[in-house]
Amino acid sequence: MDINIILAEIDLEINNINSPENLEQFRLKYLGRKGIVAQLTATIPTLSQGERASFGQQVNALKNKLSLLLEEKQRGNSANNSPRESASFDIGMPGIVQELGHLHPLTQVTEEICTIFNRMGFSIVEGPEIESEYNNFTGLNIPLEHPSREAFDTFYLKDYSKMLLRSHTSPVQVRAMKDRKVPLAIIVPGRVYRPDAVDASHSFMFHQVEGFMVDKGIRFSDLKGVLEEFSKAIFGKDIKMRFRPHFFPFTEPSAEVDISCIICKGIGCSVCGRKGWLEILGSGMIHPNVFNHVGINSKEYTGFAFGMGVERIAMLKYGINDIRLFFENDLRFLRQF
Ligand code: 2U9
Repeated sequence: MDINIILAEIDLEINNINSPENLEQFRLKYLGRKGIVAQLTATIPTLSQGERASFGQQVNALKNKLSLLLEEKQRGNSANNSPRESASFDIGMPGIVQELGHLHPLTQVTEEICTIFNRMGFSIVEGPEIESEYNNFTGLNIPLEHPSREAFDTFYLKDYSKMLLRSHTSPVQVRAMKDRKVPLAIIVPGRVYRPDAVDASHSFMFHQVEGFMVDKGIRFSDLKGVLEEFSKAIFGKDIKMRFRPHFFPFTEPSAEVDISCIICKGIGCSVCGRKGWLEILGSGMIHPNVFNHVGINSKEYTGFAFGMGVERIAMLKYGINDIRLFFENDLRFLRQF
């Protein structure tokens, strides 16, 4: 092999290389394990003493030339692929600012609610969004004929008729009562699903925070004290509260809780529908049937429970009039929080 002929071929070939694949083929042909340089090097020991030194130097020079050519060509290729890496780089140019994001307003409000209860001694517990019919309904004393069990009001899983997307976070409380030892004080944030038509105040998915406390001697007055502390912490210490009798299958007695309208302070305005009061949550004393389902002795233990929609709390707190704004991810809305 004549090194001068090889050099001439290299000059021809390098100019025809126009892709990273060609360049790699070229590298392997000359500098690969069985490439031309390796073959030339292998012949050195077969040469006479006189020829060896000068031939060895020529092979070395060839190797260096190839390395340089490859390096140059590689730089040229990457410059073609990405113009921004070309030689003219202005280091005085301003950098690209990475905007700092923040938590979604619903996450902020959920955290605020949980922190208030956490300060009162409640632990935060989460659970699965796909639940059994038992944990979502039966364990909560919701009878078989209750309308909320119908396919119109609950998302059942197609192939697992006894499984569903939870319609409230209460099944997590059923799990906690079964798995943990009393006394208990737990707060459960999470997503829930109901097949409601979407409009300004309904969404097929929304967020709840529910909570409960179980111990010997827990009374309705404990519920009132905890919820008053919560309402003042989140809406301001000047608000007033009222409990209205209501019915829930899982609590008895049950009550809905209103606060004095945070806009008109109770006088009556368009936000509170001229009533002066805003409904913020539901609550009650845990039904003995619920205790029986989870194996807690309802003669020995009593407890209260409550539940609220996070979207509703956030809408009241920030004067938002359309629930869809939370889910559209419009930065003009999200940046305000
Ligand atoms: C267990 C026992 C009792 C949770 C409760 C409510 C009242 C309630 C709604 C408010 C608005 C949900 O988001 S909303 O639609 N919730 O009114 N929830 S008492 O009671 C429980 C839960 C679990 C084991």
